[in-house]
Amino acid sequence: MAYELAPLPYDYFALEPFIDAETMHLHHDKHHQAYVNNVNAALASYPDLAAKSIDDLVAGLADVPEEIRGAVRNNGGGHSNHTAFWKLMGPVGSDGVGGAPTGPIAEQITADFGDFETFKKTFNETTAKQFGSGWGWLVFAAGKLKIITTANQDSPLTHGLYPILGNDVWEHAYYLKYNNRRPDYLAAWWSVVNWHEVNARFAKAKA
Ligand code: MN3
Repeated sequence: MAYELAPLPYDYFALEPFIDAETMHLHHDKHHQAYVNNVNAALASYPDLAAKSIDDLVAGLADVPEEIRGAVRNNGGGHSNHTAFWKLMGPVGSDGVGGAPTGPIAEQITADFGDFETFKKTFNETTAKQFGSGWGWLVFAAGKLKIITTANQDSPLTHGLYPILGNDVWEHAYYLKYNNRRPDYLAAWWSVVNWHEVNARFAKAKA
């Protein structure tokens, strides 16, 4: 069964003014669709691998045959990362979106970073420094939250880490609206973070 691109869980304009509808159309309909098409093409002769969930495929990258490993790393990673990314955001002004974190993740952020502002600052500074294309992530390892970055479409899952929160800092995610001002995009992005989804992923990371 080939992978499929799910529709966005909200309208293309739902994240405005922080992320514009044109960026969302290009990002979801073109970029994410291309990752889906390309990972399906790479797995065309590997039905056993294609039967895995996309997250299981990426977590088991080391077991993928070498001739398609690069394609799976980039495009399977792209599919897994973006599938999480759309759900980690939500319509501006809706319950649990933007503002301060709630629930268990709020307590863990306070425990590990002191307060939300310090956490945000550390996440933004770390992610701003990712050279070229990549992602900033929040993961939970050895009982503590940790901020990491990955290059390209590399997934924390490949390193045994379940991503709780992630932001895409490929230029395709922000260039139309923010041009080269990645730090401005990073600062604005917190207004669309869906803390319900972050808490759901935090629970899974701890399980
Ligand atoms: Mn992207």
